[in-house]
Amino acid sequence: MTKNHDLIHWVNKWAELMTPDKIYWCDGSEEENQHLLNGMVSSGMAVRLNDKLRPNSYYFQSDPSDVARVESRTFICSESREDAGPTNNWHDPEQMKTTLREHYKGCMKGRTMYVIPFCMGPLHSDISHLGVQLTDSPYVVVNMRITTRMGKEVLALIDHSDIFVPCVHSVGYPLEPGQPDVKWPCAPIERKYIAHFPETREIWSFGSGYGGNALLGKKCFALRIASTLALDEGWMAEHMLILGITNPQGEKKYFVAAFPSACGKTNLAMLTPTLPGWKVETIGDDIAWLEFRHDGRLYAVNPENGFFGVAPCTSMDTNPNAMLSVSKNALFTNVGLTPDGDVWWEGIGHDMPPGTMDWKGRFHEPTHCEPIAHLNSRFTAPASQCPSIDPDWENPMGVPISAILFGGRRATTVPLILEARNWDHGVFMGSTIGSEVTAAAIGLKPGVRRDPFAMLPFCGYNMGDYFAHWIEMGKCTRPELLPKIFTVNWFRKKEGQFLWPGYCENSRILAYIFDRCNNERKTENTPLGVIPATGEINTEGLDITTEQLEQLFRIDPDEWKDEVDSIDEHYNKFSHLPAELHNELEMLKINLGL
Ligand code: GTP
Ligand code: SPV
Ligand code: MN
Repeated sequence: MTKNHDLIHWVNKWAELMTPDKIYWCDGSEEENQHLLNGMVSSGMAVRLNDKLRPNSYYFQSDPSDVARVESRTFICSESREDAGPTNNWHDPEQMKTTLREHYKGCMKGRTMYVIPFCMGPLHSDISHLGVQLTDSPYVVVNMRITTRMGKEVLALIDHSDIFVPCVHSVGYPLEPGQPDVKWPCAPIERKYIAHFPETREIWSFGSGYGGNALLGKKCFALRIASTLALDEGWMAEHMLILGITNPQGEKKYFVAAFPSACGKTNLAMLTPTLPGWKVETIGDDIAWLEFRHDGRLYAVNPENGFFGVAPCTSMDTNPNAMLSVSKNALFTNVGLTPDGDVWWEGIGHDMPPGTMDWKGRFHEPTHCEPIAHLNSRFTAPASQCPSIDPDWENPMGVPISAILFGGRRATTVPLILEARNWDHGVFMGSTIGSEVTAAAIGLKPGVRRDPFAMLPFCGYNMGDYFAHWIEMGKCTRPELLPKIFTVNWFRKKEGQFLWPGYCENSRILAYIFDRCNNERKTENTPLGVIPATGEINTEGLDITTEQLEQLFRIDPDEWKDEVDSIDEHYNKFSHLPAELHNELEMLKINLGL
């Protein structure tokens, strides 16, 4: 228990409304974890994997209606609609609370309410933030134990702090006396709510047990609420991986990269370079908190403690560090289960063992064409188990950033790599990123959508003000201390095939960026920005033709006319667009002769 009376009062108030059978305060210990996991195995929610193949690891199948984030049920409840901006679902905060209180009434009947004290960021960093999540899902508890710092030590910090972000979560499936539980309790989509109250810094989530809807430290706190804190306090909360890269001479730099969901952050953060002598180390794979420090440089901290990564196509070839991270003490959701008690997914690197069960619990005929693993099936694993984890990954100061990368999935139009001419041009690039929609969220129309800074689903306030915040941050230091900014696109296609091999071969692009940060390498100016001069990307040992390379850098005037029209349309949504970005767009039009 705690000495913090505000916390006790808050927990009791919610218990009165949600009427759980029991209240349990999580201490984060291994015994507690085992107890919860054993309980889920007994209830049929979890399967313990074969200990010889994958020690202390567990398998889960969600309800088929609860497999990813639901953007249509995610709300920013600011006092004024304008403060949520044109890209968020706005709802009046009082009305939302009234609606949700009705849903929460009695919603934990027949269940235990777990109290999870957690910390986003290293325990004693000045950029870290505390939270407490209430949940009736033991699955959420065991996941939060991996993805955040959670338990007794954090509660001790909360004892002495009156600031914590209160997070309420229920799967929305109360049990009447004698009513048997289901494998994955949740509410139907129209009764799911992932609600954020940016002014009072609260998160209320109802009806989903999956990923970012339910592990509230991640997208809800470390991005949506944190982005509003960051705006007020002069820092940045971003959907970015953080990596360290060392060249063959032993010089080290750190990069961050913002790609939309399921567009390659985890893979890039952990890559094993194919270029001899280069080394890449991982600080984080999904979220970065960034702050300018006394030396005028931008520093990044990973607020998370583990990975919640996309399983399909993860293999010893594409991402050996992820495969090794999940070799023990891991959780798997919605992948396949093999007859010998291990996991399998498409692209894992070996054939499916006969008799493998799919994520819906079915055994397939060989002719069946639905995938065994859901496209958004995920693994949860402690960051500390990653062989490439950086020695400074928990440094409370963070690591100094030399380059910022933006990217997305673009089959056409966008070159393999483009360098911004300066900070404002880089902000323009970030604000106009487009990407083909992926399986990481439910119910989105297929096709390219603008996903500025990969933050479209994660910005807790008006995106126009967020753009302005980026422009302002560029004024915090001397221009020569600002990170260089790049756009990358691993996903350009010709005749349905990726032109660039991607994955570990992306080290060739990272090496080029590294040298650009030292103002080395020959470049060429284009209407869009700066590209490498011919021969500056090391393609030794790659099976790639000169024609393919040309294709990767091709700037097609017709495609760019459409692109500019689409950017115009995107910008027209914002009444708060900073003048600098208007100017950048006008300059692009002039450069393209439009
Ligand atoms: P979230 O966890 O949703 O934020 O995703 P993420 O950005 O971390 O993406 P992740 O690295 O998990 O990759 C998502 C999908 O893209 C996986 O199926 C990968 O196999 C695939 N992918 C990643 N990097 C590359 C690449 O360089 N080239 C190609 N073609 N595919 C890639
Ligand atoms: C994403 O969608 O960007 C994720 C997965 O990282 S989730 O945690 O579900 O948001
Ligand atoms: Mn993500």
